[in-house]
Amino acid sequence: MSKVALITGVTGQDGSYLAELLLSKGYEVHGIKRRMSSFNTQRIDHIYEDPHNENMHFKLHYGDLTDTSNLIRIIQDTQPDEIYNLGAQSHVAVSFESPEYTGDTDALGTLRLLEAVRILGLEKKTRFYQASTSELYGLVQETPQKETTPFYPRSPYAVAKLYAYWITVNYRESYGMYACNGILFNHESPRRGETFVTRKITRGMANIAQGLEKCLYMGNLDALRDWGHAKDYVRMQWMMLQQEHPRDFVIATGKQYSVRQFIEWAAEDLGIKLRFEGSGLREEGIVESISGDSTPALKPGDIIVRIDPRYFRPAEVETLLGDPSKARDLLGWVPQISAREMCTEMVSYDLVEAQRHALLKRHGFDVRVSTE
Ligand code: NDP
Ligand code: GDR
Repeated sequence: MSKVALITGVTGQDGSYLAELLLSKGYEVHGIKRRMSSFNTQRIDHIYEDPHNENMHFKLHYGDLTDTSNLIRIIQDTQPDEIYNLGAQSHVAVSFESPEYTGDTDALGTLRLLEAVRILGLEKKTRFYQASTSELYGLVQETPQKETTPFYPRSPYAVAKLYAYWITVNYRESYGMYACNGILFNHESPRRGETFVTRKITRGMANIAQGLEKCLYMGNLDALRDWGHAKDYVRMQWMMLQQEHPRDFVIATGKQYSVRQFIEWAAEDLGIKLRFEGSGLREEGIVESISGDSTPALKPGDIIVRIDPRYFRPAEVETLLGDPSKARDLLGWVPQISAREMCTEMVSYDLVEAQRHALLKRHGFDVRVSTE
């Protein structure tokens, strides 16, 4: 009998990689997708199975973390061995705009799932993974951050995730559930949402190189992050549910870079040597020299990075650096892909997209690339 997994957030970055991983391990995978007015399954279209197939291994269910009865019904129908709660309003900046919705989805959504497991009497059968986050450390109290570092959340998103973290611990302690938190530091990939900083940079720079955009407008270039690759991190999510006892783990690379450094890497991958001048709101990224043929639209002296205060947050998390030694020592988990390699992979992916759009534009088609 194959194991059954239920993934919330299956249409997101991590959900898509995790679904692939579990399918490759022979799982029957169920995913919850939201009803949208347009298709939202681009990241999982390649593993989609025709519902008319008899032996389906991958099934999608309409649902929402704000809808209790819907969650109970899906869990009742699927009887999962493992639930991975990856669904969330996951954008920190957006959480300042929609704090209540973020709390409903990210905090209470987690409670709804745990309570559904309990209502259905599945506490001893169903293992539960909660997508916790390095944002819990916010205003950091210790560097590097590890499992015992005190939390100090700095956004409605992080406060909601703090509730989710503790309610997961509480259900483990109260009802003996196998429930655990992965405290994951930032992880990225070519499937990263376009408005998170790494993807905004790789996509924006590729578009600029191809003449589809003029300039990248950024917020805090000094922010420091510990960036890993989503593929490495979903492997750890699965490993956490395969242990004898449930435990919480920090998942990170132990290396830290600035947003400015990530821009320089992306530029380098496109054959652009960039120099930053000025400071604060007047800082600019100027093209110093160019090489190769992926930058037909650029010349030295072009200003391709500017600061826009719109992208500053009401309260910023300036620096995050994780200590993954518990995961390494107890589970043997070691990340395989460095931030620098990941940047190159993302730039290559976005450059192909940009070249495709540029080609269409040259042939008279109306091409618009939106950025945020
Ligand atoms: P994404 O933003 O790519 O995916 C979020 C998923 O949640 C999407 O499938 C989205 O659906 C779904 N979702 C949003 N709101 C709801 C809702 N109300 N009900 C049901 N589903 C909903 O995030 P990631 O894949 O990057 O992250 C996965 C999880 O890990 C998230 O919980 C995130 O907060 C957390 N996390 C992420 C880190 C990272 O660096 N990536 C680090 C630490 C934690 P739709 O596609 O329709 O929008
Ligand atoms: P983060 O990721 O807030 O860490 O949350 P994001 O990529 O949005 O920001 C990282 C840092 O870059 C700075 N920054 C900008 N960010 C964005 N999005 N756009 C900009 O133009 C920009 N300029 C500078 C930010 O201020 C910030 O300091 C991500 C999400 O995936 C969460 O769900 C997850 O929990 C955490 O990572 C760990």
